[in-house]
Amino acid sequence: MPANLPPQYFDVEKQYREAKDPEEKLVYLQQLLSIIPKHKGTEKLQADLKTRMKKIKETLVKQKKTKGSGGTWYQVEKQGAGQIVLVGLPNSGKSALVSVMTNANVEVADYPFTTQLPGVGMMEYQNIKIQIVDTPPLHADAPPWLFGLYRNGDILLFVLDGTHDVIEQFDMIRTALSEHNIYIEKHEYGDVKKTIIAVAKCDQGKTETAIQKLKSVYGDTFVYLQVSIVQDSTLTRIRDTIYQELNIIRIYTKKIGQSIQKQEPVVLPRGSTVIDAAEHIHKDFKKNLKFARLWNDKGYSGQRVEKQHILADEDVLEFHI
Ligand SMILES: Nc1nc2c(ncn2[C@@H]2O[C@H](COP(=O)(O)OP(=O)(O)OP(=O)(O)O)[C@@H](O)[C@H]2O)c(=O)[nH]1
Ligand SMILES: [Mg+2]
Repeated sequence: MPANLPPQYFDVEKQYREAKDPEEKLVYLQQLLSIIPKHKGTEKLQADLKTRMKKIKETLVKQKKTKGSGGTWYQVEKQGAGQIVLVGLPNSGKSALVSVMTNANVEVADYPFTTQLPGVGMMEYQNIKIQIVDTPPLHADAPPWLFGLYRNGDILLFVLDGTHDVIEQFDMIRTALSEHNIYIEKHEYGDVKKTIIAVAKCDQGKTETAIQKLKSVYGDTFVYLQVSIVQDSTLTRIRDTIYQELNIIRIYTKKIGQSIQKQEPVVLPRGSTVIDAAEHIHKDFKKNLKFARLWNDKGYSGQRVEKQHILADEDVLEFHI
């Protein structure tokens, strides 16, 4: 046993030994792998953990084949100003992106099928938090609950590996989604899921060419971005795009006689009105609201506005009931 393992390794190892369910064991093995320092002295241990993970995965696949499609159904409850769900084939760079954009401690590794369960992180954006959901890879034998996660998201963020054929990846994802009645383009059968296309690992491949290709095939229906976990400017752009595409506004409220404090905004869909904001805060507010006063940097400094007035990002409201 190598000497320099951190104490938390032994805590997780104990949990691993005590776990009965193979899926649970797999989660602990992944954690162990992410905890151990990566150097020559731990190579044997890393290999041993990977072998154990491989065996459990094989058992799970066999069990699934014999048991059918039953089993645990994973879902992620929405938190914050919006939920962004990542979609991508194995090893495309999903977890790496989640780990640099949020506080989540997800495992990133240079082999496919690293992520087995959803991972959740919150991305801080100015004064709000946006939920980012890491997902297991999409593949022919993907669990049905994965599509449930996609369906629940406010936005799907496709993570395509820029070092491989992006058109092929995009088509595989699009086909799998439509087979599960999730549509990313205008369609006669139902809602369209808002989608951002990120071509990942742009420090490694010719992603500019990849984006040109995607644009020439699919046009301007989607927002395309190049991204790299080692290029901060690309991460800033993706964060800004996520915020813009959520189509939300932040509204601050103040009590009569108090000063304006732009701290904890109420988050509403773009196009919301004064009465929508009132309802969001309290049902009674909606019933009893007479009017509101509005402050912003677009010329309002406490003027009276009516219930149907359409709000803008960073408006400050004072309700009069
Ligand atoms: N150079 C470079 N490597 C990256 C980048 N993003 C991810 N990688 C590498 O790509 C490999 C796969 O990354 P992951 O984030 O684990 O991929 P994933 O899509 O979560 O994989 P699964 O969980 O198997 O679906 C790892 O070795 C990462 O370090 C990037 O922007 N640049
Ligand atoms: Mg992953």
